Parts: sequence; C-alpha cells; structure tokens
Amino acid sequence: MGVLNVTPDSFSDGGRFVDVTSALDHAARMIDAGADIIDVGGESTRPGAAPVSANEEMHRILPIIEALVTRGARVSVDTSKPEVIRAALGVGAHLVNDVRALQSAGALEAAVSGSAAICLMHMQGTPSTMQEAPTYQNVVDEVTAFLKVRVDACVAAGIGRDRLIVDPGFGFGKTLDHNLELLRGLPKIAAATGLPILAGLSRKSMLSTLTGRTVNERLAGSLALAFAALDGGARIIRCHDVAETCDVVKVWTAVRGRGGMV
Ligand code: PT1
Repeated sequence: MGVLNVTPDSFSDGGRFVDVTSALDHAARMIDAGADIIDVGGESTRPGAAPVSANEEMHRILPIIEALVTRGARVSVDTSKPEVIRAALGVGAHLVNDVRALQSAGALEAAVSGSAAICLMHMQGTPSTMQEAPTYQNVVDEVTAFLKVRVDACVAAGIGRDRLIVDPGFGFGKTLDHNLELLRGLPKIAAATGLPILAGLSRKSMLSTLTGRTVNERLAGSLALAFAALDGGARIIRCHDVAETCDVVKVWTAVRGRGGMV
C-alpha cells in the first residue's frame, strides 16, 4: 500500500503533492514500483496534527480518488468522516482505511453499503494528544480486545468479515516499547482476529528513537520494520518507499519459502 498524502501539512511529504496532477504522477510512480493499493488521505493523523473539515478533506481527495479509480487503480481512502466515506465510495474507492475504526458518529453506517474493504485501526486518544502519555497494562491484549469489539460491531451492522482488515496502529498512542511489543505480538493479533493485518511503520518516529534519524533518513529502518511485520503475519504494508518495500516483500517471501510474490 503506497501512501498518497494530499495534505499541505503532512508529516513526510508535506506540501509536495497538493495539486491533482502531481498527486496522480506520484500515484502512477508508486503503482509502477509495485503498489497494489494507493492510500489517499486528506487529513494528517500524525502526532499533533490539526483536524480538517469534511468539505476541505473532500475537496482535496475526491478528484484524485476518482481519477485513480478511472485509471484502474485499487484505491483506499484514509478518513474517519461519514461524509467523506460516502463520497469516496460514491466515486469508487475500494477500501475505507479508518484510524478511528468507524467509531465516529455515522461512520459505520456510511461504510456498510456496497462491498468496499474496511481497515479498522487501534488508536489510544486522538492525534492531537495521543503521544502525551500512552498507558497500557498489556498493549497486545488491549489492542486485540479493541479490534475484536470493532470487528463485532461491523459484523453486527452488516459488514461481512471477508471485508475486514485490522491494524494495531503503530505510533497512535504508543511508546517505542508499546510499538515493539505490538510488532512481536502480531501473530497473536492475527490468530485472535482471524483477519488480515495491515501494518503502517514507514518513517515513523519510533525510528527516530531507535536510529536517531530524521524523517527522510528512515528508509533502512522502515525496511527492517517491514520485514519484521511480514514475519509477524502482516499482509499489507503501508509505506512511502514502494519500490524498496516491494523488494523486501520479494526477499521475505523467498526467505520464508513460499516462493514468488503472494
Ligand atoms: C497506519 C497509518 C494510517 N498511519 C493505517 N492508516 C498513518 N491503517 C496514517 C510517528 O510516530 O499506521 N495505519 N494512516 C500516519 N500516522 C502516523 C502516526 C505518522 C505516527 C507518523 C507517526 O511519527
């Protein structure tokens, strides 16, 4: 999954892909590099990010989603707002990637109709304050329990399990130790939910703590985390550096003896 930020304030591609043409060029490059899914986001959810109105979010992302769908790309919409979910599905988005796991008022209802896949992510707190004091008794058990509750809510609302993906939400209200525990706990999360896992680790600040690197120097660290996530059972890797991450997927697949890309 290649990240397409359409946010002037976004955490690592800030301000570079604000117009439709350059966003579509960037998406085309990620698809050429091997991305199966383009994740289009109009509101940054990185730590400390400010909220955006639904109208502003739609203005940023709908023309891009529509153009990508028309060109045959598989498109994910990174949003939590019911209006945005409805509009994105209306122009053909294939996946709703919600860091708030469809907990916003009306979001679940907006996502039910149709057949789009849904990624349910765990977050403690909200993006503006989530890194202030993340606290867990047992992060793997608590994240797993949360995801199971959200899966059950989706199924009860009429979303088939075959449409669901879960994500532990690396960096969303987690310390470095929490993130590492979750990485080691991925097999447990996969077993407990029985669902595909999406992992978003690319360029995140846990790599600052681990390697001392700035956001644009975190490629090697991101690739190591991608390999670790695949080993733990992740089946979708959300990343910025698509060509390099696809190489990791190929190498991981060969090393673990499954032969060829899955
Ligand atoms: C993610 C994700 C996402 N991450 C899904 N969607 C972001 N499903 C946006 C940092 O610590 O992991 N899964 N959408 C980006 N969010 C962050 C969070 C970016 C933390 C940076 C950090 O640096």
